Order: sequence, then C-alpha cells, then structure tokens
Amino acid sequence: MRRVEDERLLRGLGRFVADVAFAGELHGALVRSPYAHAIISGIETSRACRAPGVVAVFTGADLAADGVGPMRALWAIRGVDGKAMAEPPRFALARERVRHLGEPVAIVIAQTHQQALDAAELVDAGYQTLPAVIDASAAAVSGAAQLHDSAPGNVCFRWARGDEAAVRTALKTAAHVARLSLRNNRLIGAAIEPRAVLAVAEPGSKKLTLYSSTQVPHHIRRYVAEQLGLPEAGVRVIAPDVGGGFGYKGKHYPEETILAWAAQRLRRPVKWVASRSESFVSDNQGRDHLTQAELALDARGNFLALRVETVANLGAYVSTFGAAIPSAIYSALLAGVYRTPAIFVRVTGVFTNTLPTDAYRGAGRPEACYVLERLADRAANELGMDRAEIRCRNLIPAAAMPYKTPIGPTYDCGDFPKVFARALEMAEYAAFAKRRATASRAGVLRGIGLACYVESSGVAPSRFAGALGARTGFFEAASIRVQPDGGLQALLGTHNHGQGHATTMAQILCERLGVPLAKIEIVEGDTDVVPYGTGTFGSRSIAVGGSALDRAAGKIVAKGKLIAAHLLEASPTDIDFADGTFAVTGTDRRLSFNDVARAANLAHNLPLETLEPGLQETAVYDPPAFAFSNGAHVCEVEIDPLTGETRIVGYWAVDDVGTVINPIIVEGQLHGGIAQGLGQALREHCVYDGAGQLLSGSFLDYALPRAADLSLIQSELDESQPCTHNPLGAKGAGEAGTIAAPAAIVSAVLDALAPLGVTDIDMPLTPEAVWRAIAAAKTATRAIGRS
Ligand code: MCN
Repeated sequence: MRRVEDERLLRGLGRFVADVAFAGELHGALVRSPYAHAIISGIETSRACRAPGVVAVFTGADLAADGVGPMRALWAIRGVDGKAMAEPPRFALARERVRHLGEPVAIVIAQTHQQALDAAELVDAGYQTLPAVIDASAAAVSGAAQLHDSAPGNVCFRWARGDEAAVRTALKTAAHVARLSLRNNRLIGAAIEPRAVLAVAEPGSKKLTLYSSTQVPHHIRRYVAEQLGLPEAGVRVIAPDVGGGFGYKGKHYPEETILAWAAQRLRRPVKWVASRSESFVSDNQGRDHLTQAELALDARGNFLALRVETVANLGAYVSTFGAAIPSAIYSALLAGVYRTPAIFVRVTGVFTNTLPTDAYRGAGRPEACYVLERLADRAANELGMDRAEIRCRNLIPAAAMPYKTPIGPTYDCGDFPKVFARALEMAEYAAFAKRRATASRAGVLRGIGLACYVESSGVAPSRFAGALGARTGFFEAASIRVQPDGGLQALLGTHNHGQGHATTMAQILCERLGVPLAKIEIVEGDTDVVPYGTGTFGSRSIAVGGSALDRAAGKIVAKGKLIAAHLLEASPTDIDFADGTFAVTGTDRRLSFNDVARAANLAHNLPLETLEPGLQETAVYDPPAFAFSNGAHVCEVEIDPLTGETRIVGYWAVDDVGTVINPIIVEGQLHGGIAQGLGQALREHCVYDGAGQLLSGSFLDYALPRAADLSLIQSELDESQPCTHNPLGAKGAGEAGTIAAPAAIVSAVLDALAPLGVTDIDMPLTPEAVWRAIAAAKTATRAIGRS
C-alpha cells in the first residue's frame, strides 16, 4: 500500500504554517543574543519603533510586566537520593541575562516580514559579556563560569541507576575489563521546513489560535495557556502539514509563547517563520555526551558487569524532555540486547552556554547503543575473539523472554540471536575476509561493522513516567466518527510530519472495519478537533495511537453488533462481524457496514431506551509497557588511506518492529533513520568555539549526508515476535535506523583501520579525522620501531 498523502505533498499542495495567511497579518522578527553569555545592560528600541511598517517592539520586560510565566520542562527528573533537578527559570524573552547564542531578547512586529527584519537590526541591545562554558567536561569543574544561581557547579542533576556494589566487585575480580572513553557528538536537527508560528487573537473572540510547526499540539496548548494564564480550552493549537520534526519539533519553544502573547496584546495575527540560519541558533540540538564505560568479562568473553559514567550537556536551560532523555530514557537501555548480570550507570546533567539539547531522532537510545556496541567490539578485539562471536555469546536468548534487565525494563519478546544471525547471513559476514583481501590488494582499507540494538518505543505507562517525574501522561486517544454513508473520520492525538499516518492509520481501520481506504479520513493536529492526546515522538504513534484506534474500532464493532442484532431480530451474541459485514451466525441474514452506519445515523428504527443514535466512539490507550523493537545492522566500508574518505559499500538491516502495518513505510522510515545515523557517524558535528559562537552555523559547515553517501540498504523485517501487550502487536519503527547506524558504521571504520593500529576515533569520522588517526597510528608505529 503506497502512501496516500504523497501526491498532494509532492505537487506542492501541502499547507504548512507559512502558507496559512490571515487578513491584516503582521510579521515578527526576533532579536537574538549575539553572545553566549552576557548581562543585558539595556535594550533601546526607539529607533526600531520608528522604522517603516513597525507596529510594536516588545522585550522581556513587557512580558514580565504582563505576568507571563517561565517555560517549564515537561519532565522534572529526580536525581540520586530523590533530589529534584535544578530547574532555573527560562523566559521566552530573556530578562537580565542571556545564556546561549541566539537566545531571543526582543521581537519586532511589522507590516511585512522584510520590514520586521530590517527594524530588528535597529534594536540596540547592550551586553556586558561574561565568561562562557561550552564543553560538558569543563562545566562541572571548579572555577567554570556559572550559569544559574540555582544550579551550583552548573549541575542540573546527578542520576544513578543499577547495582553499584555488584558492578564494583565484578570489575575487581573479572578476567578482563574493556574500557572506553567516548564522545557522542552534538547534532543539529535539520528538517526541510524551518519552524514557524502564527498566532491569531481575533477581536471579540476570547480564543487564541496558534498555528505551530509542532509534533505535540496538546503539549503546546498547555504550555502557552499556563504561561499566559489562560484556560487550556481558550487556546487552540493547530499543527497543519509539518515538514519533518525529528524530535526537535516535539518541544516547546520561546517563539510559541512570544507570538501568542503579542497577538493577544495587538489583537492582530502575528507570524514568525525561521530562516534556515536562524534555525541553527534557535532549534534544540541533540546528543552531546561524554562517556567513560567499563565492561567486565570472564575469560570466555561472557559479559559480567557494565559501568557507565556519562556527562550530558543540557545546554543553557532544561528543555521539555532535556533532562529525561540522557537519564531515564538513555540509562534504561544500557542492557541493550545482552545478558549482563550487573549494570550501574551514573549520569550528570550539566548546563553550558550552548543551545538547549533535547530529543533528536533516537533520543537517548543511539547513545546507549553506541556505548554498548563500541564496548563489545573493544572487548572482542582485546580478547582476540571474533566480534560476531562475542555478541552471539551474550545475546539474550528468545527462551529467556520476558527478560527483566538489571537496569529496569522488562523486554516482553524478541529473538535477538535469530535477528543477528540473519543479518550476518545477509551480509555474508563469513566471507568478509576475502573481500578485505581483495580491497587490500587494490590499496583500499575495508572493514565490516556490527551493531545490535533494542529500542524502547512509546514511553509507557503514564504511571511509570509520572513516578520518574514526568509532568504529562503518555496515553493516546482516538475517535472514530462513522458517517451516514459508511465513511469514516478518525481523529487522533498523534501528529504526522512525514511518517505516513494518513496511510497506516487508515489501513488499520480498513482491516478492522472493512471500510475502503478511499472512505477513510485521518485527522490529526488540531486541539479543538481531535481528542486530548500526547502527540508524536518516541516512535509511539503506531504502538500507542494505533492501539487506541484499534480499540475505538472495537467499540464501533460492538455497537454495530447491537444495531445489527436489533435490525435482524437476533441476539447480539449471535452476531458476527467480518469483512465489513454483520451476520447472524450460521444464517444468510446479514447487513453491510454501510447499512448499519445508515441505520445508526437515521435512527428511524433503534431501541432508543438502550441505544443512542449515531455511531462514534473514542478510546484511550495507555500501554502497560514500552514496545521493544530491536534489530541488527551490518555495515561494510572502504576507506581510502590517502584521503581518509569513507565509502559505505554495503548496509544490511534486520529489524523486528513487531507486526508491520505497512512494509513500504517502515522500510522508508528505516532508510531515513539510517541516513541520519550515517550523518552522525561520518559528517554532522555541531561545533562552538570557546566563546560559544557556533562555527557550524550553516550547511556549508554542518554537513548533512547526501544521497550519494548512502549505499543500497538491504533491509528485512522479522515479524515473528509481535509485541505481546498491545492489540496490534506493533512496535515502533520511526527511530530504529538512527539507533543502530552510528554504531554499525563506526564499528566498520574501526575494523578497517585496525590493521594500522587505530583503536579509537570519535564521531564524526570525517575524512580529516580518519586521515589524522591513520597518520597518528603511523607515527606511533614508527616511534615503537625506533625504540
Ligand atoms: N509502522 C508500521 N508498522 C510498525 C511500525 C510502524 O507500519 N510495526 C509505521 C507507522 O504506522 C507509521 C510509521 O511506520 O506510519 C512510523 O511509526 P512509529 O514507529 O510509530 O513512529 P511515529 O509515527 O510515532 O513517528 C515518530 C518517529 C520519531 S520519534 C522521529 S524523531 C521521526 C520518525 O518517526 N521523525 C521523522 N520518522 C520521521 N520520518 C519523517 N519523514 N520525518 C520525521 O521528522
């Protein structure tokens, strides 16, 4: 089933926030801090106010005078000893001090976009610069610049999980300990559509309507209502077509509050659309971990214990899920697919004068996978074992399911050894030595990389997240309205920004209710229309939203049976429903779904004492646990030793995302994820200088992967292990590729470089980084030769 939404989008008929226009609409341009850390000594706006077309200029003082509250994180984790994380106030427009490059300090509102931009240049903000701290390793060191009074030592939280004593003992007594120190590079999300907000507060109406390119309309509604002191129902958030989000559009941003407030104040629609350059200094960034890890093994390569110490760079403020991603989410997956009896992880979240970090596709899971897979490779190399063998030896067997990890989660199902074996088979792993020898004769270094992963899709249940400090639930809601002609309108709390929901959600209904796809409309992204929901992130839409939809369909069938029983003069228990037909068991008395829909909506012949007219149902689904997708990826690379250029020559992926609703879409999701993983492994790197200026502030310096960088990806889906606790059996697929790819690619590059004695390079493995590693290894070899 091909995606039904593509024709409209490919023909340029999408309707994104920037396409929505209102009569009398004004345009906002934000004045942003040019410094990473400074005291605002004053903001002179009079010249800007007099500029052509300018309607108003607002600063943090205006919002403060109006009582606009601070932006709050949506997950306030508790650290060791139950200590609450530091949550310093973050205001939509900075007050008194700025803490990262690009922090908004004023907004200029004018008749046209260009007039707003021109006048923004005339706002004269004075700054007394302060020393900045950029690197996570420097932030918690004594004497480092301090960002917030409420976070001494720049520490937001200290988090720990697992059995420290057991791990300490195992590390002391183990036959071998593999040690690793690594950096997980900071990434910049780069969706095709830059973020945009349009706020509308019509005169005479109490309703504030906010169009935002967001993944989470209901969360944004709540934030804006809270900060502006409005009832939640007084705010309507519409996320129309959104051109990619990758997690970073699933967070709350200052512009949503600023525009909403300004529109209310002016009673005029106000629009802001980020330029690409502006996106680099106003969107959340991802990853940025420094990690030390130790894996204890016995002499035969069995994993005994794992210890992980991570410093996570949170940037200048705690963003929406900024604290939860590197703590609760990351640490929960440190068992990965392996049987490691004892695990202990400690994470310190620190503030620095950089853009806030938060979820970026994968969100904590690629970081966990990378630590584990790098350790597995290192341990194998040090023990002289084959890298596939050490993994096989330690994989959790299918017979051990459900498997309770020592770090928290319980995996309900999965056949990790089978998936891994199939990936090795597809990649012809056993014959790799020959391919390496052939490449070597041609003067090229060839390596093969392995990565196994497990993904926690659909954060759940709400009770669990709440106990860990989440300030939101994680259920999802779906409503189905059956029209008199038997057509369906399904309304969901999830949001589609590239994942193909209009297709896959409709497929669920088509299968469940026998209604043709052409008669099904999927509606998402409007808080006044869809039921209260959580949005799309964490690969949750199918496992949680799809399950809610399935349940709602079940309710439609149940009511349909009552109606059919009445019309067919049979007992409801004698009515079967299959292939869109209600039938009395064992007879030819039947009614089509359309007949029942019509009868329900006409209500000419219904037992009104027991049945309400109409056919519409809502279901809410709060899963009992995460759905654990998993898989194994194998990558083969060739490296030119003269230039350090890496070429991917083969990529094989076997993924278990449970029952697959739409294999074409899932494969597309995997390809996209792998492309992003490749970006992290080989190209993308967010770099600040010591003063907090962004050196990678455009696509000239921030290198996204291009089509030519990818090889043919050969992918297989293993559907033998459906999720055991949701009605669809589906596990998430949206982030899977991003989780395994960096680890698989780095594994391949290090394998290619191993004969030269290179054991370590941090991502991204740019040609320069690889070339330098080769040069350093050669120098070291020469030095050893001389001595
Ligand atoms: N699917 C399926 N069968 C399964 C699993 C998934 O058919 N067993 C389908 C789903 O029905 C859906 C798609 O695959 O159409 C992805 O589903 P799911 O894994 O539930 O992920 P979400 O829809 O919740 O999407 C979120 C996820 C995340 S967290 C990021 S980040 C991400 C991603 O999806 N950002 C994307 N994929 C993206 N794809 C595009 N094009 N753009 C983004 O911004």
